[in-house]
Amino acid sequence: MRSELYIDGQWVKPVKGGTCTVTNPATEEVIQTIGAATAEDVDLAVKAARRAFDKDGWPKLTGAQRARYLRAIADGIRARQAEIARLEVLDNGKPFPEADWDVADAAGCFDFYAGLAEQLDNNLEEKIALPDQRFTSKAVREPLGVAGAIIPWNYPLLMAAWKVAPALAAGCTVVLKPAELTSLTALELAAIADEAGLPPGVLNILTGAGSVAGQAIIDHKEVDKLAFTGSGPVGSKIMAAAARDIKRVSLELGGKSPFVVFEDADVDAAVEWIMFGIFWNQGQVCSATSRVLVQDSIYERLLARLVEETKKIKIGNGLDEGVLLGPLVSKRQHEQVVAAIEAARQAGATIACGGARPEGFVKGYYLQPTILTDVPLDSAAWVEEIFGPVVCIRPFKTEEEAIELANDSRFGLAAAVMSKDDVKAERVAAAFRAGIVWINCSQPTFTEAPWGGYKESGIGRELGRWGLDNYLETKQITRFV
Ligand code: TAP
Repeated sequence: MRSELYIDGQWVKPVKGGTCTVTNPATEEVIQTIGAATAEDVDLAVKAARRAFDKDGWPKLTGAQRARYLRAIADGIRARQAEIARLEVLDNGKPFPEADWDVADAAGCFDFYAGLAEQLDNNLEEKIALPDQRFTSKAVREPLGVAGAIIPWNYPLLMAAWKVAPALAAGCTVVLKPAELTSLTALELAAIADEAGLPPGVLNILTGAGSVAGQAIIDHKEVDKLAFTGSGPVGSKIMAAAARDIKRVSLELGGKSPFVVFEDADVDAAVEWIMFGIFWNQGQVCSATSRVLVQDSIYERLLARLVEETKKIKIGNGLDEGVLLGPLVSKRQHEQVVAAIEAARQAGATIACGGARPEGFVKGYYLQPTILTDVPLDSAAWVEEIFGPVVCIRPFKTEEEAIELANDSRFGLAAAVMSKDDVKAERVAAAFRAGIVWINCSQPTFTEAPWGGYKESGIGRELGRWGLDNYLETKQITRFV
């Protein structure tokens, strides 16, 4: 397990010597002490990233040359997949098969952007047709500089990959701060990049508190772009900092995503996708479909099946065989989710199942998967992101009502619809005001497809070719002939 900061190709202790502890959420035991970076460390990292960008030639390499580093990182992740997945479980609490999938996906993300980096060599220039024949013009795409990336604790390694892979592919250099709660696999990523021979300063990874190290990154004048995934309030701070310095910014924030199930849907399949949509990763998923709307003729039948299946979910330490639901990430997150359930109950909601710590669990931040019915539309449980294994479910009568309820949110990250009628499903998909729409499923995520939100769920798109655009500038070069 690594513990130091990775700055300019070196493992170093924080300038001020600060540390923070890492706790296993399944046991509440401290498993590691890591560096707590301050503004001084951030400055060193940004200066290294600046030098790597401005002087050492990282952006001048061809895309194909950069791709070789990205593929070496992908191979390095895969070579240690099980070990890194285990570390992710110890740090975050998620079940091992989920962590294993995340790690494989992170490697796939580096491979995918290696492919785009190679293609970039033939796509950097575009001729522009001008009405005045005395001039010729072209648009040239160039890497935009030093990217400051700040990521959350729900997908520690995968979120690092979503930021680092496109940035490096585009020719940017990076200063990344993982969440204080879950920094261990980001440090392993630094070690893998180091082993892959990535030049010093191209990737810098600093652990520490958001309010200190994170704030120093967003405030640093020599950072050109901020890429953030996390909560709305911090996203807002980041946007304010970007506004002050006119930094480029991409934000992936929270959601309260709807899942509309029509009466012609297969009830068993719907129950399976609803559970996947809200209980995967303990519901700590920005795109979790946490508001389920079910057509009234099948509502009672579906609810009964959902409760029955939810009660069967095996809760436990993510390293134990067959566990489907691990602990929440931290004591604070556990307390917040429990408080949200209690507030829902006081607002008039019914707890159809769950709502409490599972029996027999003395240690660990465990919570039963929870289904809430009769949730008032103006209550926090219906309106606010809970970020835990808590789903609100309610009936609807008509397609129009379902669409209205689905879109009645200040968020617009994801939405799902289930129906055997393809025309209806496509119609509803088109009506959703959300950046990610699933038909007859919920949550499948592909590196190739754009990811991001409408409304308060964010700005910009990650993944796919859109993810690369986040790290490129466009320059016009016009010649008088
Ligand atoms: P945030 O506070 O938003 O944390 C996300 C990242 O931002 C972390 O790396 C955090 O560092 C950093 N950060 C915090 N304050 C900062 C600042 N002033 N300047 C720069 N960076 C800063 O999220 P959280 O506390 O982990 O979770 C709170 C709630 O946010 C959750 O309950 C959930 O509703 C939501 N959330 C959403 C997402 C997604 S994917 N949309 C992910 C996580 C959480 P530290 O970890 O060191 O504080």
